[in-house]
Amino acid sequence: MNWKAILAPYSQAVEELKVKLKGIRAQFEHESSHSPIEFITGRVKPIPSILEKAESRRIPLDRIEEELQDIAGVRVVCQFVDDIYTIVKMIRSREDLSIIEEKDYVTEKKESGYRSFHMIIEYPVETIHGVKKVVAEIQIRTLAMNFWATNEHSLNYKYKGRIPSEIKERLQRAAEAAFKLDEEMSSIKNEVQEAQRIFHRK
Ligand code: 0O2
Repeated sequence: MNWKAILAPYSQAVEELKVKLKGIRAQFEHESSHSPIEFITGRVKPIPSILEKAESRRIPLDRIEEELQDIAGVRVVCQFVDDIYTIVKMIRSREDLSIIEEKDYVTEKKESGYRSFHMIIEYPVETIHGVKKVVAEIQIRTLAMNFWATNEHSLNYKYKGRIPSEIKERLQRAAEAAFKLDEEMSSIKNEVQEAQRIFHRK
């Protein structure tokens, strides 16, 4: 398989989506209002991870592009839980992409304790052979949710998906603590934002 050629449009989609989302952040900053976006990251799933996921889900090689929805992935990290839904609404209203599916793991956390809002989108990329519609996953989460997910992801990697039950329990408790932190921060959101506006003016 010519992976370089297959993955090129995915890489293009990730770069373009990052630019566009960074544009939203810059616009908020110009208007010196609170930006719902703290930072943005993106990646194309590495080939070994694509093959591993395909194998574990028994997806044949020629079906990978149809079946794997997160080959292209962009992550939007926010300060507050409310900000997640501001971004979701903004993405829903865009005319340069279409939404295939939404998964709200913010209100309905996963069994692991994972929280995040996922939007599976179709994004048109202009190639020299014409337009290719690329499927991408946008993950939107708070800083606290991101902290938890990053650590859990590392542990999953370390234990090859079989995290010992004692650590799993600790992770569940950490997920609850992260959720409480988000709740507490939301309750003093106005105070925090006022402080940040003053800081921004200086
Ligand atoms: P990587 O290394 O981040 O690429 P589903 O069949 O819907 O349960 P699916 O189709 O994989 O699962 O979609 P889902 O649930 O939207 O998950 C896609 C990605 O979300 C994952 O990609 C992770 O990035 C993230 N994710 C989902 N669940 C968890 C979790 O419990 N913990 C952490 N840390 N991340 C999670 P990959 O391919 O698993 O990993």
